[in-house]
Parts: sequence; C-alpha cells; structure tokens
Amino acid sequence: MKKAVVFGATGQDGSYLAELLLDEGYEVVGVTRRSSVDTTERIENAIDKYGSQFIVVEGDVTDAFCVSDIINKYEPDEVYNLAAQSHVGTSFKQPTLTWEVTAGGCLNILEAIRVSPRKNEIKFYQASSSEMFGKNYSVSNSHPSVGDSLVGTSPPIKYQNEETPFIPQSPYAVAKLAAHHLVRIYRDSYGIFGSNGILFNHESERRGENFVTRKITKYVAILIDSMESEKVSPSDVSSKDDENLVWTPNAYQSHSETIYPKLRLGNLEARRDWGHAKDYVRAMWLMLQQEEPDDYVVATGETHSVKEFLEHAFRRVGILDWSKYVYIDPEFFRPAEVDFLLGDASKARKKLGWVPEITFNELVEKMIDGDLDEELLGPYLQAVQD
Ligand code: NDP
Ligand code: GDR
Repeated sequence: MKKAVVFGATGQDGSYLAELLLDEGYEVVGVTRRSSVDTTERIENAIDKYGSQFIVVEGDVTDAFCVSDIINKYEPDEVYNLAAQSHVGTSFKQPTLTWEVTAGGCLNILEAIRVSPRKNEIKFYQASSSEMFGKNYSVSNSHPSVGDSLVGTSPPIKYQNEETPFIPQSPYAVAKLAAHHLVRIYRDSYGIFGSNGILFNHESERRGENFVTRKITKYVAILIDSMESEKVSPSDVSSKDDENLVWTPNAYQSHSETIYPKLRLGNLEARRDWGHAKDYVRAMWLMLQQEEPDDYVVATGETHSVKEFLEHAFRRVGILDWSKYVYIDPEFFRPAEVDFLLGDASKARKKLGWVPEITFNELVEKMIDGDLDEELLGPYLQAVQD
C-alpha cells in the first residue's frame, strides 16, 4: 500500500486530495495544526469512511523537528505540501507569519527529505500559485502557438504559462515564489523529486469563506433564506435609502433598522481563471505519478471578472440586478492587486493528460447549491448561462 503525507489536510484542497488518495488505496497521513477549536470539519467524512487508512496527526510546518519526525516516522512515498497562510489580503497584514508558514514551511519539508535515508524514494509536491505571476503576462498574436486550452479569447492573447516571468505583487506571492525556487534548487542540487504545481484559482463548496467566490455564494444563500422566511421577493427590495443596506416593504412598515446588510466587496474588475478544486487535486496527484519531476501550470484557460462571478451567482437564484445588494468597501481593496490571470495549461494537458471536467457555470451552480438549504433549491434555482 502506497503511503502519502499531506500537510494542510484540513484545508479545501487537502480534504479533496486526501479523499482522492484514499480512494486510490493509499494510506494517508493528514497533518493538522493544533488549534483551540476543532478544524477537521472538511475531513470528518473521510475519517469516518476510511477508518485506520486515514491517520490524522498534529503538526506544524514551521517546526522543523516536528516535520522531520513525521516524515521519518511514517516513511511516505509521496509528500504534498498544501500548508500555507493562503489569503493574499491577509498577507499584507501578517507578512511575517505568511513568510514563515508559506516559505519556511516548504524549506522545512525539503530539508527533512534531504536528510532522510529515504530521500530518493520520496516524491514531493509543492503548492505553487498563479499569484507568483503578479502583474505579468505573456502575449501571443496567434492563437495556436499559445496552445489549445485558451477559450473565449482572440489575438493578441494575454496569458500565463511556465515560460512567463514572475513579478509577485504581495507578501504571499513572494513567499510562494521563494518556496517555488527552493523546490527547483533542491531538485537540481540534491536530486530530490520535487514538482511545483502552479495552480490558478480553484474554488468549491469547501472554499474558505473569506475568499471572494465563497463570500458571494454564502451571502446569496443567506439572502434567499431571509427572503423566504419573510415572504419577500427580490422585486420588493430597494437600495435607495442607505448605501450600506437594502430595504424591504416590511422594514419600512416596522421601522426596523435593516432587513439585509449589503455584501461588502472590493475590486470587482479583477479577472481570474477559476476552476473546481476537485479537478485540481487530480493534477497534483498526476504530477507525482510521473517518472521525472517538473513544474506545471494548471488552469482552465478561461478568465472571468469578479463582477461576472457576481452576475452568475445572483442569476442562479433568479436575481438579475445584483448591484443593489453590493456595497463597494475600500477595506477590501489590496495595497497591490493582480488584475488579470488566464492560464495556458497546454503542458499539463500534453504530459499529464489532465483536463478540467467542471466548467465555470457548473462551479458557480455547485457553490450556490452547496450553500443553500435543500428545501430552497427548487423554487429559486435558475440554470447559469453565459
Ligand atoms: P486553505 O487555506 O484552505 O488551506 C491551507 C491549509 O494549511 C489548512 O489546512 C491550514 O490549517 C494549513 N496550515 C496553515 N498554517 C499551517 C501551519 N503553520 N502548519 C501546518 N498547516 C498549516 O488553502 P487551499 O486548500 O485553498 O490551498 C492549498 C494550498 O494551495 C495552499 O498552499 C495555497 O496557498 C495553495 N494554492 C491555492 C490555490 C487556490 O485557488 N485554492 C491556488 C494556488 C495555490 P487550518 O485548517 O488549521 O487553517
Ligand atoms: P486570490 O483570491 O487573491 O486570487 O487568491 P481571492 O478570492 O481572495 O480574491 C480574488 C479577487 O477578488 C478580489 N476581491 C475580493 N477578494 C476577497 N477575498 N474579498 C473581497 O471582498 C473581495 N472583493 C474583491 C480580490 O481583490 C482579487 O482580485 C487565491 C488564494 O486561494 C491563493 O491562496 C491562491 O494562491 C490564488 O488564489 C491563486
């Protein structure tokens, strides 16, 4: 039985990856950091389903001895580093912590592998990020030379792939870039099998609630839930009195302060290449099934703005004018922004045979449906269309 250690097992990706590996027959060691509250919600089902095939151990990637102990004790064939302070906005407020976890954590794992007597038997995956491209992109004037995976674009096409130079725009991206280069250096210097997956944004029903997609779908679900319980329809709602609140006829009658606070968001113009996490963890696993280590861009080849995500999410519940529910709050603008991401994943398609199966529209539908109470699904849901 193959054995894998997953650092960051309680996160969005860690939970999907653990399930994939368990389904593939691996023994999985999921590393969780100590917390005053239980953080295993995303892996509870897998713990119940797989019993002793899924071992959950406490550990922190910033503690080099602890990382080394785990690798020596469990003797894994594969090690996945998904642990990070992964919120870009937070990295501006907690840059030191972000550096220690996101860059230092990777170094601790690489060192643990380097000094391990099983160094040559361990394959290592590092969760690199499209954020490392920052402001930069490549340009192609002819579609075919970029690869076959970019859709909905016409020349000149802006995109990022393995050849695009990195110009990081946040403490998070700098930490990820340091880790990315460390993997390359340990690969070249010590012969370690280390692969970087340069993954573009991927979301899911399990996405953390302070990332923009989940923030939107969670809000839409709570809005619909409140409308249903107050018997108010979207056409009864007005936003004209207060920029922070939306009002309903009931609120006017009862003189209550508010019925619905607006959804507070920052930059709606940023564009992202959004896929589903379930597809992306498959790419991680495929990278470690190769004969040789390498770096791969993983992306859908489709880009959408935050505004488009909003439109699709509200349209899913039959609301065509989302603008009266949204308040633009300077608090959510970042000191430096990544404006445009569109990944060319031709290499992953060719070498790994990886293709995403879940489309953008399906992603939005899954996230809204996941957040809505089941009994509310029927009357409200509309198909998401372009
Ligand atoms: P999450 O934020 O959902 O998960 C991060 C995980 O890291 C959590 O399990 C968290 O634990 C754990 N963690 C944080 N600090 C430590 C620490 N000091 N020691 C051990 N574990 C720690 O991120 P995602 O699942 O979305 O992403 C997985 C990885 O992929 C991250 O490294 C992220 O930066 C990277 N990435 C993500 C992309 C995306 O779009 N999702 C795209 C590109 C890269 P806890 O549950 O206790 O908080
Ligand atoms: P990102 O994801 O920074 O791309 O990093 P996030 O969802 O946080 O932001 C996407 C874009 O939306 C804009 N935005 C907002 N973002 C948040 N979080 N909250 C808001 O209210 C809001 N309003 C607008 C942002 O400015 C940004 O342009 C994610 C993380 O998973 C990283 O770990 C990963 O490396 C990258 O994706 C690829």
